[in-house]
Amino acid sequence: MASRLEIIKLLWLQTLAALLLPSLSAASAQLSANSCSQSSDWSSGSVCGKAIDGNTNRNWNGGSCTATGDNNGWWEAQFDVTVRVDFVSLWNRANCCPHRLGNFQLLMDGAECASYSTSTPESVFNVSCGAGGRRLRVQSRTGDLLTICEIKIFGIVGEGFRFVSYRS
Ligand SMILES: [Ca+2]
Repeated sequence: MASRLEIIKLLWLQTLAALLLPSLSAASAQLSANSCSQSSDWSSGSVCGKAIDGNTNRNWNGGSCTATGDNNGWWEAQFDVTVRVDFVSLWNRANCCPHRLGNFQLLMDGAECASYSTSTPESVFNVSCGAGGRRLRVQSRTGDLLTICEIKIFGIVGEGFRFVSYRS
């Protein structure tokens, strides 16, 4: 027969499992932004939607890359519901100016969730975020235009258990 202590332990473990399992079983999936914006448009062919059109062509002439018209510009995805962004995958421009995606912050609802800087810009790469919110922004710090050929955002809808208690 189980002792009183064993029963208490079992109940405690069941409670813990009930709290943790929903978040552990929520695997990252690609999230679809409801809208996007950017600080300014270099041209009518380089608008924010080019980064989330599903086309990962990294050649500017493919007509599927963004470009801001201002230096240290930003690009932003907006969601109608709260999401938790685990990481983003980025496709950098191939035929020119890879440094434009070599130094930026990722911000979720205005708070930094990642700081990325490299002297050897990558072609296709991932950056972890791990924050919940409704607005994910890529904020350039290169002193040049911001160009993104594609961004895929991965996470879950809702913030997940581990973030709920810590947000004010
Ligand atoms: Ca694209």
